[in-house]
Amino acid sequence: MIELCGMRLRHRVINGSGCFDALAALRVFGEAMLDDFPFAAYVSKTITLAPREGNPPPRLWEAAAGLVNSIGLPNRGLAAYLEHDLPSLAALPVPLITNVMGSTREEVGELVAALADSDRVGAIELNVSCPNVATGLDIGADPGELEALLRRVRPLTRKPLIVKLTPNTADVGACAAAAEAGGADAVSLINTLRARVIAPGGSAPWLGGGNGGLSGPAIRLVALAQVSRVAERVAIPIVGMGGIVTGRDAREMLDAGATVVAVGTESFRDPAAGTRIARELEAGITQIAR
Ligand code: RRO
Repeated sequence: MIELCGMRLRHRVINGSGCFDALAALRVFGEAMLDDFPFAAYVSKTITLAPREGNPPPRLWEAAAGLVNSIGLPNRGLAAYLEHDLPSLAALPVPLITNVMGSTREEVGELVAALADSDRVGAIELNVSCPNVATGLDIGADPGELEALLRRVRPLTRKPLIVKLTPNTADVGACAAAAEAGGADAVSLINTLRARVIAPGGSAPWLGGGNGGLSGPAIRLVALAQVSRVAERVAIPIVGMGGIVTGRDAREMLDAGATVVAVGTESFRDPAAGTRIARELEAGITQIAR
């Protein structure tokens, strides 16, 4: 058993937010999926206070060794999450981490307060990869902004707060240290790297949302560098992710300072990747042919 912020995990592999829809998987694969659930904890996709449609298509672009997305946070909003998704997600055989995003400190506070007393929620992950509409600063890219957010929401819950850091910042170590100073229980990183796709044969952006975020093996070595930088700056646990495909990749992320790893893009290719990577990691398989 592994311990992460008081949650007991069967192994060290969880999912990256938004990269595995457990409720859709249940519908497609049936209850059998619960017997061999691929992750040791389940991180929900990001929810916001109000429902959102998300970005216009196209939303995805397959790049060399990676994926660029501009999904734009489609979700049914907090009320529908509490009423419909949370009871279903509680049936999963692993702890639930609910991921939330708001564009002001007050909005994030409302989301945190609404989850604070739910015994179905094991921890809350704060997605800070968005601008603060009140200050104009990118919340997760600015240490002062990030510490102020944590100081505002920390008193609202006793549940563990995990801060999902953005790699699109000058100094990810300073951002992690600010999150810790504000009272975060853990940090998770990296979210996607800002990226732009040009329409084939044209000069305009391909994705309906304009820019997107790059994930997958293309970013793994950036993620390793950022996790090791963060590990030098904080004492709280780190959830490391970015391009992990094999047990060896996971091992390298743990060696860089992560306590737990998350699998994101690889789960789109293979929904059972979490189970495979956890087994490879536990078997100590370090040389795996790609
Ligand atoms: O929904 C998205 O487009 C999205 C989000 Br909220 C995020 O945090 N990271 C990402 O790559 N896409």
